[in-house]
Amino acid sequence: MNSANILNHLETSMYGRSVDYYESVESTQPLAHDAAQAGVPDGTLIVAEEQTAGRGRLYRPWSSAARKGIWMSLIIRPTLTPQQAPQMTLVTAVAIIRAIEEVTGIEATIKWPNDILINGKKMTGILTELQADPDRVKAIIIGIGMNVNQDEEDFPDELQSIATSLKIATGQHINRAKLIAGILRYLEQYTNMYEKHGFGPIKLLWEGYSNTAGKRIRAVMLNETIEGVALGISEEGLLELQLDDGSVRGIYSADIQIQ
Ligand code: BT5
Repeated sequence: MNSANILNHLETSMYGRSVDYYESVESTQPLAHDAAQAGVPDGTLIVAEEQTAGRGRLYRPWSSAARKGIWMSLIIRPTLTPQQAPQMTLVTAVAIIRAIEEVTGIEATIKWPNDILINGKKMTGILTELQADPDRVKAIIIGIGMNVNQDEEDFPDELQSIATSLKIATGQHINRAKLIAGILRYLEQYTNMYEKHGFGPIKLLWEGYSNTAGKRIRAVMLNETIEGVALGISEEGLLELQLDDGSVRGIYSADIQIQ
């Protein structure tokens, strides 16, 4: 894979039109933050063949084997308020699901807020970070880590029972450049839709792919753990949980265990 392969498949007007391609980096996220601050254009993509210190939320490690996956950070500058930025994780999840469906025929599911699953195992993680003034988004950095061509033995031991890849699911080697182009096309389309029409249309799409609605779940947050039945997501992208006393709580971010 290289920048030219990606550009060959690209059908967007802005996203991915400028690509910074690296053989090996610690993590594409800080590179994207620096590039955003330096004023790179909307839709600039930082992509690496390998990350030696890839990270998830709360700086948890993200395994990023060389040439086996998609390890990329997209810098976008949508007209959104800082309060609307976290929902970009959900917008991105829907775009990824649609691209996977198009390229591989597989229908993956979304586990709120930032996991894409196949057969109950994590296949993609999303990390959305923000650069903002109090009332204005300057840039949103969307980090996407997607397991594409790993075989089971390519994952470290501790991930073998919880992680999967598109190759494991389909039995086939998948063209990563084509997949990146598909993700960027849907993401550009859905981000435009979100800017113009608000979260309503995305919420409908998202709910069709979610594996959480109606299930009993445990939500582990930094300061507390609560259990209840997941009702759906709110217009603000919060997960709505009905607790055993009947009350409804909206959750901003958590690790979810489906009971
Ligand atoms: C995420 O965090 O799922 C967000 C991952 C974002 C990675 C991308 S790659 C490009 C960009 N550059 C970066 O450095 N990061 C972004 P979280 O929900 O916190 O999940 C992290 C957890 O997922 C870990 O604690 C492991 O349990 C598990 N994990 C780690 N690597 C994995 C992998 N390759 N596949 C599946 N699960 C993994």
